[in-house]
Amino acid sequence: GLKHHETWQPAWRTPQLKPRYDVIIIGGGGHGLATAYYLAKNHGVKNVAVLEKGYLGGGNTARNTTIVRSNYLWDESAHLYEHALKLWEGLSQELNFNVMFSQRGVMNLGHTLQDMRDIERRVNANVLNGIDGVVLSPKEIQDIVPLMDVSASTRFPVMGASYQPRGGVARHDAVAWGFARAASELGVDLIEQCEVTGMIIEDGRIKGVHTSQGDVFADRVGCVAAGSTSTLAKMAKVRLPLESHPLQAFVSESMKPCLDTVVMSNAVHGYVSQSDKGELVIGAGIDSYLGYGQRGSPHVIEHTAAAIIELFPSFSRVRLNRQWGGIVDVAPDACPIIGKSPVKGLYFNCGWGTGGFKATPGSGHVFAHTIANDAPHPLNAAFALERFSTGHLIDEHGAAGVAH
Ligand code: FAD
Ligand code: PYC
Repeated sequence: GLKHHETWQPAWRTPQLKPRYDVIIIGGGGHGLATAYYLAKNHGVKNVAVLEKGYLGGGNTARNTTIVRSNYLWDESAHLYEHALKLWEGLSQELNFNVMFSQRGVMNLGHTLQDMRDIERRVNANVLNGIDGVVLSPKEIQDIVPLMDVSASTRFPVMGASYQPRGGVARHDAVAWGFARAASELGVDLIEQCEVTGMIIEDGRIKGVHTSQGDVFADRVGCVAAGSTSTLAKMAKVRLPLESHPLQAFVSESMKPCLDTVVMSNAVHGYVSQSDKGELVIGAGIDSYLGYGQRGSPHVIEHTAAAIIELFPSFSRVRLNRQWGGIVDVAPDACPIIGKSPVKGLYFNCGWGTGGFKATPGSGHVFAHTIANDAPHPLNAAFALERFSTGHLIDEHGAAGVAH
């Protein structure tokens, strides 16, 4: 209702869908909007439509817990996520929109000797790649997070942690809105309530898409639809190695500032940060079943709350406010798929699973390059679909942050 306030301007145009574009982007989440923005800004490709079946940024972009970090194990992913982190560091200025990027540090706890060996290996790999990271002792953890119980008497004692000081959180909606406004200003058409229902393919080449608002034609189509990717791929008769799972999160009532770092633990299994509104933002692993319902099961909430209370006993009387789920598209090696498909002119950017928010600007940046040049950017070359036939997988389950 407030958008009709007399002095407020709409943040982006609401154009009519045109019959033809140079590029169609399917999916108006953060990644799709970032792709459209960089196509227009960096490659001069401005005759672009973003087709969104709901409202912009209403998918996983709206539902995630906004953790940003780049502490991945293998060179390929470390470079890709670090590229994104560097873009985050200038994003509010780039978009002239405050994305509230807060580099408050991200901590990954270790509770066993094997956890600590893995943490040390990953921090060493990060440092060799020029990525900030240190291994913390329980005492150092306690200094940063005084409320955490690091005593030896807990069921899963905290033995140490990895810590990336440049990691943190950002405001999820602002990221979508910032990219949307900037892309719209560059001439990109953002079309909401426009569901893609089929692909128009002739002689192995994409020609356009069927939508709930009619057919639209383009020689290049980028599909950036997160949990819905496999259903869109099916329309093009492409089978992708993806599973779609619910991933849930919940927030507490607002409280005074008490936690100024992001804390994650894969062993007890939960993670928590405090939002600018004062809510505790809490999540855990995926629900193990496949599905497209944006909900999740109650036992996951119970297990996660137990894990957080184990770490932070003083949170035991905090009341929960809201719970929700998103649908994440998980690839077998827990890494994204970014690149060409067997259909000429049809590109996929998917498989970000539980961890794609942090990649939003980097993902859009390299995907725009891929579409504009019909060839991958050096940073996403290793993430092509072909890796599932060559066997050159990039196993990042350990660094994924949440279990799946
Ligand atoms: P989305 O924002 O889902 O955008 C895809 C869009 O495609 C949607 O808006 C959808 O409506 C649209 N679409 C689908 N089908 C069609 C169609 N047929 N026609 C037109 N449009 C269509 N990542 C992190 O890095 N850090 C985190 O802390 C984190 N926490 C998470 C917590 C939860 C609970 C969840 C669910 C995810 C979390 N993630 C996190 C993962 C992250 O949210 C995603 O990887 C990322 O947001 C994906 O962005 P996207 O733009 O690709 O997808
Ligand atoms: O990838 O860091 C991550 C993450 C945290 C919570 C969900 N995903």
